[in-house]
Amino acid sequence: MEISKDHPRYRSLTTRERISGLSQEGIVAATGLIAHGRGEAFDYLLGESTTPEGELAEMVAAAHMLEASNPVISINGNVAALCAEEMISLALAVPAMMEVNLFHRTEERVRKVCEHMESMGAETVLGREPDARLEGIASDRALCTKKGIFSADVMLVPLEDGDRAEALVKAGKVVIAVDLNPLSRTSRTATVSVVDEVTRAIPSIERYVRELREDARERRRLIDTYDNMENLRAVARRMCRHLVEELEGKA
Ligand code: PTJ
Repeated sequence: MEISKDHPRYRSLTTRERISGLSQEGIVAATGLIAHGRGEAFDYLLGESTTPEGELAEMVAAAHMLEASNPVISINGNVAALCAEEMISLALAVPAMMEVNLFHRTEERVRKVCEHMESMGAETVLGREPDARLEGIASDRALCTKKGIFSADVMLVPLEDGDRAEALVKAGKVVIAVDLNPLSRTSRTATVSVVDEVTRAIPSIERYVRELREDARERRRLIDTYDNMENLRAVARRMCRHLVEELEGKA
């Protein structure tokens, strides 16, 4: 479909076209389109921009990733479709491993998502040959690699489902979620919940990775003083305020 650049929602419409196309190729799950729509609705409530709470969580996320011994970024269909290049760039900057782990897992989809990441420039993408299982997950989603997710101490899990986020936290890992819904089980379970749109959040985390690389003291301060629940409450209050003020013409 041809979308005019003058359309006020050009970016949103072209993104929809892209993920819809990648869903036909089997990279994005059919329910990934539903998840995207839910994300868009929450992004409206945020004013479609990064909030101070999102920015703080992004800073803390960068600090954790730099402090980690084995940081791993989990890639699913939506993430591969929305921000493959940004993820590859972040993984190089930290540096961190990337592993494909899918909610709607089939061997074919794992292969397709890996190939998509590689076609966008990724050199190493784990996930095709799982050799370990995460405890606390009954489905095949538990399948992972020893080198990657299994031994990760810090995990970045964008657009995640609550079950695995819980299992990762129970396994003692620091879990960084990127989820526009502050009420989701993932957001409430994660160690750091970045309530921001993933294509804004990932470059911002990378910026803070670069800023904090030489500043171990600031990384420790951020990690030690951050209160995830308080940050989630603050972003939820901001969403409510924005909704009312927008309609009253004050936003
Ligand atoms: O590729 P698969 O098989 O691993 O499946 C991926 C999806 C996303 C379909 C799967 O993980 C899923 O069903 O996720 P949920 O439970 O729908 O949760 C996704 C969360 O991501 C929701 O809370 C959305 O609000 C949020 N979300 C959607 N789009 C974005 C987003 N958060 C940040 N940025 C977005 N662009």
